[in-house]
Amino acid sequence: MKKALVTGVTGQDGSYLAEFLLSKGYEVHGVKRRGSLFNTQRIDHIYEDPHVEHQQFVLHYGDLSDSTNLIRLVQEIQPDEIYNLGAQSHVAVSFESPEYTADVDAMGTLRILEAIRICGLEQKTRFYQASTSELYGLVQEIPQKETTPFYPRSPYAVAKLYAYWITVNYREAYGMYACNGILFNHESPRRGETFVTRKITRGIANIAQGLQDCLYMGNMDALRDWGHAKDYVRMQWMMLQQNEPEDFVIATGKQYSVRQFITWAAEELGIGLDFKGEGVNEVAVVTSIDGDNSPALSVGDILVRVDPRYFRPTEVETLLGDPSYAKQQLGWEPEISTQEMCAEMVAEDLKTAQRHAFLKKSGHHVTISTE
Ligand code: NDP
Ligand code: GDR
Repeated sequence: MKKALVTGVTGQDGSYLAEFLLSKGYEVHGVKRRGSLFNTQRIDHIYEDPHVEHQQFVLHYGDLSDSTNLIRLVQEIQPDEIYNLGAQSHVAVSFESPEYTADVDAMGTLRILEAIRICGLEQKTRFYQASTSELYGLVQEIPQKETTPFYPRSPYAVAKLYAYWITVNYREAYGMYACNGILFNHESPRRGETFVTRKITRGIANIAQGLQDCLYMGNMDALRDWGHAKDYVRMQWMMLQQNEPEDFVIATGKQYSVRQFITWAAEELGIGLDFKGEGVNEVAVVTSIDGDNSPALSVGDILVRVDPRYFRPTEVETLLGDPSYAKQQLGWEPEISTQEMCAEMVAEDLKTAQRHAFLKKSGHHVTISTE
């Protein structure tokens, strides 16, 4: 039985990857951070009682800022594969916590690579680094591929640039099987609540159910290449099964604006929208309502406004990936379209909003974050 160590196992990708590896028969070891509350909602359905023998899914406390902890875990587990998915992964937050982001996202990657070396596992343990399309930042070429120059535009992206190159360097310096997946945005119903797609699907469902007044957005002109996280974790595993380690761009090859994603999400609930005005005065007005999923809305209501607090000091305006090398070398192609993914996310968030609306009607206090 192969053993995999996954950092960031409690996150969106970590949860799908753990499910995937378990289905392949791996013994999966996940690193979770100690919090004052449980932070395992995304993996509770695969949780195994640690008091039972022969666990296939094992959770360990740990942190990417703690090298002794990482060395001990690598020494104890002797993993065949390590997937480094743990990160402070929010671009906007990285402007507020740049030093922490660098410590975890850049130095954290170095700490794991060093742990592999210190334990003498350079020839045994294969290493996957969660690299990102944010490396392209101020894009130099459209679409972006493996050879496109990088120009990071946030403390997050700069930290990930270090992680990218240290992974390449350890591969070249020590002959390690270490590679980067340069993944474009990928989403799902498990996406963190404050990333733009989830903020939209959650926000519109809440507004439709009368739990929130309005969706406050930043730059709606931003263009992204959005895939489904399930498709992308399959690719993370495939990258570690090759004869030689290589870096790959993973993307859908299609690009849409944030405004388009809002329009799709609203349509899923039968809401027609008209975007009016410009810049900070832009609003989206409800023009039609079909079906009974939006009892709290009326034609003429303002569903979306702009709040400049969501503008970033430096923005990445456009990202579009060219996944043809991954297709050619690995036979990988995304199976779920952006619009299908949007529909799945809206359906899940509507169920949650309906539950919350019921609780509220029954006199319970319900707090809805509009961040
Ligand atoms: P999430 O934000 O959903 O998950 C991040 C994970 O990292 C969580 O498990 C989190 O733990 C953990 N983590 C945060 N800080 C630390 C730390 N100091 N030590 C250990 N673990 C930590 O991210 P995604 O699942 O969306 O992304 C996975 C990885 O892929 C990240 O590295 C991200 O930067 C990268 N990436 C993501 C893309 C995307 O579109 N989703 C695209 C390209 C790259 P906790 O649950 O306790 O917060
Ligand atoms: P991104 O994702 O920065 O691409 O990083 P996010 O969903 O946060 O933003 C995408 C685009 O939408 C614009 N935007 C808003 N974003 C948020 N979060 N909230 C808003 O209200 C809002 N309004 C407009 C943003 O300005 C941006 O242009 C994600 C993360 O998962 C990274 O970890 C990963 O590396 C990259 O994707 C690829």
